[in-house]
Amino acid sequence: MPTNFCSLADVPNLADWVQLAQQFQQDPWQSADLGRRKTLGLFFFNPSIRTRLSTQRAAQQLGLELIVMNMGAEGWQLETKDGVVMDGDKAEHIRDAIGVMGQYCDLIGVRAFAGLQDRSLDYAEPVLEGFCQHAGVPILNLESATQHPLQAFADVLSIEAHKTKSRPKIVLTWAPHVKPLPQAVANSFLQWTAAMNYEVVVTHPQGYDLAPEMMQGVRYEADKHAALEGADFVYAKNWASYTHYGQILHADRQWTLSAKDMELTDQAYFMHCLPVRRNLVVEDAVIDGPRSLVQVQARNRIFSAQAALYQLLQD
Ligand code: SN0
Repeated sequence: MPTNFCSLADVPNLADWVQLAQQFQQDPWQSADLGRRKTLGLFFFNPSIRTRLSTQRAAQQLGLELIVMNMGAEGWQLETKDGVVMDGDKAEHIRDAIGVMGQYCDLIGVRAFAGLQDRSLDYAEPVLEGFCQHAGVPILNLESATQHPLQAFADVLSIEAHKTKSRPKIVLTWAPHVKPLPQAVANSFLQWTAAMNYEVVVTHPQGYDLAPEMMQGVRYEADKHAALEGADFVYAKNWASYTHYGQILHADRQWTLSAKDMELTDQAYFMHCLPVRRNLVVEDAVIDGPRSLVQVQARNRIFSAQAALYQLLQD
């Protein structure tokens, strides 16, 4: 089995990976020949701006060739269930397609969001796991049903560059949204920041508890204002309910992150992965303010992808 980058579990030494990414921040072209005559395929089952562009840029800085395909708009409709009679509108089974992609690429990146209908199905990561099993080449997770490790890695790099305390207080605060969104960003953010040994606090309304395995080293605080007190970094993010799987239980605008909320913090930096619904998730005054890190985070997506690709190319 090739080595993959699917979650934090694929990172044997986080401090080393952070250091590697920081080296690419300093000198992006230092390994510009590493990927020579190798091809990275990026396959998107969902929309993307940052992931697609930053991973392409990272690949270029490693000398990789690229194949990029938007599966939803350009490919055949793929069947993902095994053992079915394919007499519907799906033209090709995903197993067959993955085998083909694996022959055309030396590395594969894949994005496949949660369906948010069936929790055990989503948390078994059928599409990502299918690629890991059938592609025969290393797999890079570009946001799967339950994880977005390249985002969390970039978030850690952003915190490392701005922290003034050895153990900063990081608060993940749930925010309202009009659409049910996956837990992937929140899951990865908690796992990676806890692994960095930051003080990590999550606050959300009732019914939004995340999977217990994401909460290791993380404190839950029901009171949003108490959670924000003394925070150094505040990450706002919506996710749909995990316990009432995929449901929207609240649209309470009290959970919109406001400039007034930020006054409770220790002049915290504001973070969000983007895309963000302004004035629903966060007020303009916060995201446009001097402590907003959203563009820094987006820039660091290049270096998290570059470090992950670098490691996959070692094998
Ligand atoms: C995705 C999510 O997992 O929350 C991707 C974040 C990187 N976000 C969305 O799908 C937002 C869609 C919207 O309509 O606001």
